[in-house]
This record gives sequence, C-alpha cells and structure tokens, in this order.
Amino acid sequence: MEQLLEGKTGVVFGVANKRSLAWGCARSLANAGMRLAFTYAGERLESSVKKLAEEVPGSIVLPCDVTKPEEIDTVFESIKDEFGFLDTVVHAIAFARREELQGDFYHTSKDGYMLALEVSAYSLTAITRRAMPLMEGREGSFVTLSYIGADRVIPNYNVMGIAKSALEASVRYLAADLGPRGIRVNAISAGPIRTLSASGVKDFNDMIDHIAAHTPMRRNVTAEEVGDTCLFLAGPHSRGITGSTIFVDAGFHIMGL
Ligand code: 0WE
Repeated sequence: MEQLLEGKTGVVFGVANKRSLAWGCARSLANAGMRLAFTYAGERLESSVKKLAEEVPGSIVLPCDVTKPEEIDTVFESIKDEFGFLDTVVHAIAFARREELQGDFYHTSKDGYMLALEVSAYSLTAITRRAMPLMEGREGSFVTLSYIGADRVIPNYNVMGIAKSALEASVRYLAADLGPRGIRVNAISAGPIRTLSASGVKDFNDMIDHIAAHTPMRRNVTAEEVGDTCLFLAGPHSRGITGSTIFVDAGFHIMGL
C-alpha cells in the first residue's frame, strides 16, 4: 500500500537517545515512509544517534553543532548530494546552561542568555535559510518544538522561556516569509516528558505528577503523541496550517487553576 510520506525526505535535528522527542518525530515520519537524515551535536552523541538511525532504513547521519555555521552548511550540502531535495525539517534543539535553569531569572548572565537564544531560537532561522533551496516547489514543512514556558512563567525555566518565546515568534515571521513559496512553518508546544533534557531539572518529578493530577486528560503526554502531531504537520493533512503553535499537552494550557 502507498504510504502517506513515500518519496518524501526529511532531516531531524535533536535526537540524543530513544526518549528524545526528536526520535518520536523521526519514528512517526519514517513509519509513514519518509527517508530521513539525522544530525548529532558533538561526538558525545555520535554513537547513540548512529545506533538509533540503524533502525531507520536508508537514513544518513551527519554532525551538526548549530553554533557552527559551516557545520549547518555541510548538513544541507550532504542532504543535497544524498537525497537531492528536502520536504521536512524537524528542529528539536534547545540548550541553556544548567546554572541558568535554577534560581531567579534576573541572575541570567549575558553569555548564558546569548547561548540559550543562539542554540534554542536563532538556529531555526539559520537552518531555514539553508533548507529552503532544497524545498523549491515541494510544499515543504518545518516543525519545531516549544514549551508553555514561552507564554507563562514556569519556575526555573527562566532564559529557556525567553528563548521559546523568540522561537515561536520566529515561526510566525518565517511562516510569513516562506508562505508564498508553499512552505509551512509550525511549532508543537509539548507537555513535559522525561527525556535527557529533563534529567536533572529541579523538581521535574513533581511537575510530572502535577500534570497527571491537574490536566483535563489526567495524564502526561508521550513522545509518540508529539511524533504523530509532527507527522500531521509534516504531511498533507495540515496543508492549511502555518505559523501556528499547536499544544500537545493533554489540555494543560486551557486551565486557569
Ligand atoms: O525545553 C525543555 C528543556 C530545555 C533544556 C534543559 C536543560 C537541562 C540540562 C535546555 N538546556 C538544558 N541544559 C542542561 O544542562 N523542556 C521543556 C524541559 C524542561 O526543562 C526545564 C523545565 C522543563 C519542563 C527546566 C526548568 C524547569 C522546567
């Protein structure tokens, strides 16, 4: 049977291990027939990403530290050589220094602020500019990951909240730029999920329990659910949607108390 994304290609930034939301997205896209490229940020992650990519037939794995413009260049040159064109970019990258993710936000250093915004927000624009030429005439779709800390104060999320606000605003400006070319740009605002990024975050277990007790659906969300929304945003069923941030949070964002 013909699959939904057969003949399509995509690149997924941000896989660290099997719990990564990026991996949830990759699985949903690959299951629908998309051919994928994966990037890893630094040698520390090379072996785990390569091992996971073995589960996705026909995939390629490329190094990419988004703070190095020449590495982003090389990613898209390699994709051009290997695939020839591109339909989907999944951006699932964020980083802030641990010390910026605790205590009062006003202590954030200029360095820490710049680094968080560079990696977590600017990288989407840097990637978009290089991906666009490969999407010419292909109804491309960009999907990035956000968090409600962009809109509301989440204790300790601090500079990441500012970075996610900038990311969601970037989604709107990029969507306006790329819309005339038939390329869409959207974000998924996911509820908290136990991943490598969440490990060591202060009081994360309490946050997960709070969600389970207070969301409309009385549970947390999974990387598979985020992945399936990514599949929707990458594919033809979302063809009328661009510039949006869609919550995949079991309804948490509608609550006032
Ligand atoms: O966006 C995120 C994770 C962002 C993140 C997490 C870390 C932890 C380890 C970015 N950089 C780092 N750097 C590190 O050194 N989430 C939505 C998950 C998350 O992170 C939090 C949260 C939630 C939820 C941090 C503080 C408070 C809540």
